[in-house]
Amino acid sequence: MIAINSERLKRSLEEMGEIGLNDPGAGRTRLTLSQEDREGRNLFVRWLEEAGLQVCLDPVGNIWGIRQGRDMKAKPVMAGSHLDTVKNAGMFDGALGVLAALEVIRTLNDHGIRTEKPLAVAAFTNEEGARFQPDMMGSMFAAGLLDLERALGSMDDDHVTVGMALEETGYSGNDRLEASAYLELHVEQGPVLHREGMDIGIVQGIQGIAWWYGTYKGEANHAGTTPLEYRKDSLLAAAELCCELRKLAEELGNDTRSTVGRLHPLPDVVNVIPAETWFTIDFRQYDKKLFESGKEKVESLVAKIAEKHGLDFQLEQRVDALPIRFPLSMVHLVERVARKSGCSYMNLPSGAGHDAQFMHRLCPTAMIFVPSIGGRSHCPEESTDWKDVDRGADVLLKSMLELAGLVYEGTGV
Ligand code: HGY
Ligand code: MN
Ligand code: MN
Repeated sequence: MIAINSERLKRSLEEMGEIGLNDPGAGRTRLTLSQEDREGRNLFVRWLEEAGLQVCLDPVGNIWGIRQGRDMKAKPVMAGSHLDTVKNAGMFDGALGVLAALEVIRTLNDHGIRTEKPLAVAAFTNEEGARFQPDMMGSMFAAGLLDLERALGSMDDDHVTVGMALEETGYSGNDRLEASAYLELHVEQGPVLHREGMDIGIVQGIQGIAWWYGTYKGEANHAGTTPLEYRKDSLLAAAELCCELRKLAEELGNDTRSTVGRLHPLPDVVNVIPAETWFTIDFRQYDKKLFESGKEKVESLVAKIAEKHGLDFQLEQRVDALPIRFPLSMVHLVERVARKSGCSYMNLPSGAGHDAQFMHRLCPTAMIFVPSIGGRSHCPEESTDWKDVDRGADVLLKSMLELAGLVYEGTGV
């Protein structure tokens, strides 16, 4: 049976991982449609062309390459993920899924193997949502769940829109993404597989994700002359919100997770009571009912704390991705491949959002996890053992071949 070229995959991941590198040991940053992201996209497109693929681009900048199969009319079996990163990111989040899928194509090319259905390798725009929201923007648009105007109008902290950034980077096209099935290889980004000593994670589903951007509006005043009872302190309210959100997650239980990742008091001066404080809320829950009720509780908590401190507030929900479960037919396919490949494996849900969360709405979808050492991710310490990378790519190769139907094994080169 053919196998991926481990060395070539490692080199590709390392080369992509160099793009956007910060200070030594501080990871890399390729925020969506930034110059660094553009560099990563350029490298990916060059690799797609070198692999002889037809390169496609859609109106939100999703990039995918198609390798024809014998059945030219069939929709491709697609595999991919994302190349954009959070700040100070690890090398594997997203890039592993894109470049392992590319390695599958390169391996089939090496062996002159033709498949029945076409194959495709995709890199979706703005999976992370670190610069523009919603996150998973590209796959949401590809699945027909995000209208183009809302996507193009999304604005970053510097009032640059996605439309402007696409213009600037030249990554906007008119192709329409189609797939008969979608597979995504990804690092787990959590502690389970590594703790359990498992090679492969077969992902049952992905938890719901809700994001809000909010602002508490109080009154700037002098830190020395203003008695406590006269204050309208927006940062104090936001700090209380952080603690209360953590308590809410604990009370809801069932592994609910809430995070305030961004908190900005203004004018941000040591001796001025902050006039306003803006913040973000990230709320996650795998159970649909708890997800819905939890979101309501988050919103009433924000209002209750505003009232207590005599503040006005604004709260804008920017992400509302429902929890999903992958079709058992796809989960069982990946299980079969992992078992036949002699891998140890276990089923688990995904704590992180992925493009598969929306590709699932377009076609039968499955995810393959490999262990994250120490469960670390979204940080420079993110790491995965190279033998786990190889195992994951090998399971991806065989799963794609099973879905695309192997026509014949070529003579090989
Ligand atoms: O936020 C997430 O779960 C993903 O990394 N975008
Ligand atoms: Mn990711
Ligand atoms: Mn991520």
